[in-house]
Amino acid sequence: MRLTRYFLPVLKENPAEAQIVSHRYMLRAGMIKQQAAGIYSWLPLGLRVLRRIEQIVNEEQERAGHIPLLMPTLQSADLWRESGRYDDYGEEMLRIKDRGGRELLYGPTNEEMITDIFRAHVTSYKSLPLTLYHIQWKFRDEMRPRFGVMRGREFLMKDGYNFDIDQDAALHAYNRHMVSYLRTYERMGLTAIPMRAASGPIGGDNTHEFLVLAQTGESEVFYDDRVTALKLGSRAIDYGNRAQVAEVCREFTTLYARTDETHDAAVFDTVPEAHRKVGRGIEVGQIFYFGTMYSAAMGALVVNDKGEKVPVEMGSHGIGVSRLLGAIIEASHDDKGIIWPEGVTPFPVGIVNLKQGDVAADAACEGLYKALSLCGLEALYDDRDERAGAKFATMDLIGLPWRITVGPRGLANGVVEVTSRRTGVSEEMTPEAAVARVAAIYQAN
Ligand code: 5CA
Repeated sequence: MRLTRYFLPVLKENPAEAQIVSHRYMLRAGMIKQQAAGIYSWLPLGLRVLRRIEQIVNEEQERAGHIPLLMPTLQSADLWRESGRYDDYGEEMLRIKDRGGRELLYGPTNEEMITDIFRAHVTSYKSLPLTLYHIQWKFRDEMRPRFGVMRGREFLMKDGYNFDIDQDAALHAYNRHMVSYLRTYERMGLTAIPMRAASGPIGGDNTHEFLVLAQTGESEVFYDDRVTALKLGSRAIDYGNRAQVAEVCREFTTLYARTDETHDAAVFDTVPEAHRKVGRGIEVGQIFYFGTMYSAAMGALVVNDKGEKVPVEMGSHGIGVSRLLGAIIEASHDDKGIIWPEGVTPFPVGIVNLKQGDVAADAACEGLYKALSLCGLEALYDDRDERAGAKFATMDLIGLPWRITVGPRGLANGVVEVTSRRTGVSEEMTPEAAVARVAAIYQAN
């Protein structure tokens, strides 16, 4: 993408309404535009990151054997009356009437609708296990929408629902989600700690939230800091292997890690003092096991292997897809701007032409652009007729992890400069070596 042809409405000033760094940088980098309280347009750069995050979520869900579908944003109120949640959900639910006076709502979550789909088509244990998920916009009329995409009213969520024949199978689904979420967050460059939590309006008594530690997080968290060193890494996971998956969950949930809702001071006191930490965190996901709560109320029954009709065992599992952009920026930035992890960056690399219009510099930039593209890497080429300082400031703000800088002086010696946004370290090398260097980094990711 050439910057002169792109739509990147960067702001020079800090927007007054942004209280936290991620919101500030998302506005300044031209990623989002507020349309109403807690409701945003996704501008091209923001949309690119959102799509990257969706792609990682999809890949990891499908790897775990979960099946995508797509349910609508609008739901019928009657479905929610069946579960009893229509009245319970309160003012957070946006209730709508169509021209015929029929009551609809903009879905805040989809337990009822997925249960309705299930009961219409599945009658036997032979069709189980089954986990269906979608990535769809939700609406919650939050009392205090704030911090940009972090607490929106309209927000993008991945929500998945498992259907199993008995509790053991449903708990395996719960564990499978936990492990797939750990891998999802790691691929985004995040450490998200599973913490025992409270279930709120979703219900059930087995639930974990995934928290990214950040001073600006809305949740107070209490943890043994050794939990932050745990990594899934590239170990092979067989999602069908109940014992292996359960063992990974045990590894990640044994050390003390709880939100204020479930914090127990007496248990926390048993953590060695040097490791006892109190901090704040951003909730980027939550998993729930709630058994037959919805299936019993809504008549989602299956015949088991003894020929008995029983309510299907369920759980639901959510990832805050749009919130993740904010969480990643909170975890990865400096005073010049965002520092995207390679896994989610909107463009893998930026090209800065220090002297637009110089024949050699222009030709070298075009050559790099093409060579990168042949390696499958779409560069953002700053081909504006601007000062070097302004170009660097834009690149630093929008946070591409790698930058290739091209100028007449370097080219006279046959070199360009490759700079890491994270470390600030620059290295001179030939244009060919620069392409190979950047390509190798993304191959490893
Ligand atoms: N049905 C369940 C799981 S599918 C559910 O709705 N869970 S939830 O309420 O915990 O939401 C899942 C995730 O969505 C949260 O962990 C959070 O990351 C994200 N989320 C929730 N509310 C908001 C909001 N107002 N703005 C942005 N993200 C949100």
